[in-house]
Amino acid sequence: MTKKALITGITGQDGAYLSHFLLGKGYQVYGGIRRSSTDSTWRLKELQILNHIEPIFLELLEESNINHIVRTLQPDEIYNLGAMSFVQTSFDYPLYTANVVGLGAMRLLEAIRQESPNTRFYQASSSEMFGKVTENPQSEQTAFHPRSPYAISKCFAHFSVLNYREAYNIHASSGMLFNHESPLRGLEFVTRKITSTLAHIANGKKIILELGNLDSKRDWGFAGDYIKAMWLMLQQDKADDYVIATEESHTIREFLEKSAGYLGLKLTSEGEGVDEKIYDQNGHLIAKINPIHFRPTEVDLLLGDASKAKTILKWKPEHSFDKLVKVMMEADFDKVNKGISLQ
Ligand code: NDP
Ligand code: GDR
Repeated sequence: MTKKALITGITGQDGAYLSHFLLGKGYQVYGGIRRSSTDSTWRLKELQILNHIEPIFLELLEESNINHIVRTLQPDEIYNLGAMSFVQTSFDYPLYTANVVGLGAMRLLEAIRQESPNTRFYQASSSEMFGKVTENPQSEQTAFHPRSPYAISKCFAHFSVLNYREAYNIHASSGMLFNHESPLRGLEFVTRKITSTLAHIANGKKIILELGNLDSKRDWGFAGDYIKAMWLMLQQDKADDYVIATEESHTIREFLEKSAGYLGLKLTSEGEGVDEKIYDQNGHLIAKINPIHFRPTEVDLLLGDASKAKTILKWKPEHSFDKLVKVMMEADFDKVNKGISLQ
């Protein structure tokens, strides 16, 4: 029997890679797309899968819409990837973020409980929940100290999953995923902002990269590796929570220097703090600090311990940090070089 998977947030980075993966496994993939006046399906087109998924208008804010979809579809698996996922914006839209990210997950769980209790559920939890970390590395046992409305909302969703699992025996799992990137990453996230801007600079455009905190550290992996862990979680007899990470952490500055290195640029810094300026070997100004990108509360260091996923799911990341940066930098350089506009 063909399995039915419903993916919320199918137009996002992970939604696109996960759909591609599930289609390859023979699933019938139903893609939750939120209604908008502009087309948001470029990632699905880039992976050449738009015509292979069944699109469904799905709005995480709308309970009746979610109930109707779950009732009529009776999916075998639901992957809840939909979110207002940009941490910085969550400081400007805290209530909206809580509604989409926090209550959105609970709306889905409630729909499963009432309409389709055998559906298995995956929740996109986040390393942001660890926030001001209490220990290094962070594992499933590490306490949460969220530092943004986004992270607080993810904690609400995470504990909702736990409660629906314990109270109603629903097969609901949370993947506590550390940052994962790719050429399909949104342009506002720091990795893609760096590779896309450097690609333009290397192709002769006169622009300067404006960044915020260069010293925070992230455990960055490749999105194409991480979506496999989501699927593996739903294939287990027992639902559970898992940290998914590379177990290596790097600063934003390292990501910048490594990306530039792939373009033959050697960077040096002058000045400190907000006055810091970064030049290439020919004295061209490449990057500077713009405090607009500082956050009211920052997450300084994330480093995951993925031992549980390695042991139980037999999952491991296949891309090193160097390979990730190379893949992203080459993809953006190539597109700009060919005159393809970056999305
Ligand atoms: P993206 O920002 O790329 O995608 C988010 C998706 O959610 C988009 O498809 C977006 O639709 C959709 N969406 C936003 N608001 C709503 C809404 N109100 N109703 C329905 N859909 C909505 O995120 P990623 O693919 O990077 O991440 C996937 C999930 O994993 C998110 O929940 C994110 O918070 C979480 N996560 C991500 C990590 C990462 O490093 N990438 C790490 C840990 C967790 P539209 O295209 O219309 O905007
Ligand atoms: P993050 O990703 O907040 O970790 O959330 P992001 O790439 O936005 O920031 C990472 C770090 O880079 C610093 N930074 C900048 N960030 C952005 N976006 N733009 C800049 O100019 C800039 N300069 C420095 C940030 O301060 C931060 O320390 C991502 C999202 O995908 C979440 O949805 C997900 O849950 C987490 O990863 C795990």
